[in-house]
Amino acid sequence: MMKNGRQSAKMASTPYPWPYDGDFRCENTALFIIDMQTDFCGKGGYIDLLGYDISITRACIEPIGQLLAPMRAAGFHIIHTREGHRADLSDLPANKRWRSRQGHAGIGDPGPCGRVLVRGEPGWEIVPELAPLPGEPIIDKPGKGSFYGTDLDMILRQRGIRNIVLTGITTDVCVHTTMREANDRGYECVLLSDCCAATDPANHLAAINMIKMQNGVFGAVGTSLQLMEIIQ
Ligand code: C5J
Repeated sequence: MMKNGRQSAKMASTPYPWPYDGDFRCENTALFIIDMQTDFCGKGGYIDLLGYDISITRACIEPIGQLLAPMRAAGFHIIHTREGHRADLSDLPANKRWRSRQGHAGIGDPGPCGRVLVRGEPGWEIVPELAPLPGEPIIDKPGKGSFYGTDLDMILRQRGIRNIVLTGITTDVCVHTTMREANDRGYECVLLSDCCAATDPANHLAAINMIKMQNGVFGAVGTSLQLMEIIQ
């Protein structure tokens, strides 16, 4: 039941009001904050070294923060993810390392924020504005999807989570891959467009469009404002 006593609620999302059956409760709903790490939105991190404009990926820090506080207060599950590799790079596929080394952002190589995308290094840390609180699960993943090679599915099922609200970076890579993995597993997903960003704004829009095909092939798309309307 919601704080105000409502038994069910749906967001004014597209292409359908989310969740599909109105079963929206803090007990069965998680906010995912994907890869809000210095490597993806900070000066000297992986994305910056690749030459992309980090003001685009940084733009969703504030809207996620504005959503995080009331969702924490209302008792929703909050789940953070971090992309990164072991210090010995034993979980880094050779082709991923090769690809990253075609530019100036070799994964595992030293950079201004420590070794690029390596666990425990400064660049791998979640930005302070969105720092996890004790008790909030953090999923360390070696790839784009948050389910592959992690215990995320086990954690969601143990907690009785069915609805997933997706935020973070980047829309077209890690957020999209996670949404696809979640949808295939039967989770009911919504992506918040103002709380995600891609390195290329056109790819952000294209990724959003893909979700909405076939009556919501991967779920629904909404905004943080629309979600707040059914929380308060
Ligand atoms: C990428 C991510 N883009 N978090 N990772 O490599 O989207």
